[in-house]
Amino acid sequence: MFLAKNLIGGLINIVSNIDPAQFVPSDPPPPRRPLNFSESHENDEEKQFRRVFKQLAGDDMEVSPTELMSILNKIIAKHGKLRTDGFSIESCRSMVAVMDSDSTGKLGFHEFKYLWNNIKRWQGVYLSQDADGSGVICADELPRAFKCAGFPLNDQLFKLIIRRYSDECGNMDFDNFIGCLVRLDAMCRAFKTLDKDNSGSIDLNIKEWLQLTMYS
Ligand SMILES: [Ca+2]
Ligand SMILES: [Ca+2]
Ligand SMILES: [Ca+2]
Repeated sequence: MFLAKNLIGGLINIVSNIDPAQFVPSDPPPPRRPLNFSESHENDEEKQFRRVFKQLAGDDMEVSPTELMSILNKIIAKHGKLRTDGFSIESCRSMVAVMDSDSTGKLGFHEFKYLWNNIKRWQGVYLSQDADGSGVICADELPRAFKCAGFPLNDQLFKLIIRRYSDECGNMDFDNFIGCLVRLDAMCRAFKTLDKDNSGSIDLNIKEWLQLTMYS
């Protein structure tokens, strides 16, 4: 307790002494594939996905938060079994931010493909784990659903997640489910990248911490 108080106190001191001018964004992380990666090396599935992507992304060949929102809302409109009030622009801005590994502000082909495949997979989890067919993932169904999605968390984290992403009755609808998992997945990957020696803990300075948390 004492330690935690000291840590938080220390952090507040650091934050209040920040000179905003010192915050210059660091270099973007390297793209997962070389930029000149030849399209001719792609298999049929990738070629087909690229054709769809070109239509969705428009002339700039990148998916903006607004474009993402329109794509996702068109898709969920076709699924009667999913309860949702639609993806908000704020949730789409957040998803783009956590997925934007080359810092362009939009999703390029590989960033979008990764997100798309996850959403497809998690949609299957959502439908299969909605045990009572209510169209939402209630608090009882949540731990199993997240475990199925690859995130076996502890009770404390589930409580936090429900508080943040579910409604007053503890029900999580589809857009919140996806928004939460996209963030959880991205934060786990960010941690793994920063935990270079695989020790299970990371050491961040205030600048790195803010870069991670403010663009998310
Ligand atoms: Ca675009
Ligand atoms: Ca990007
Ligand atoms: Ca349910």
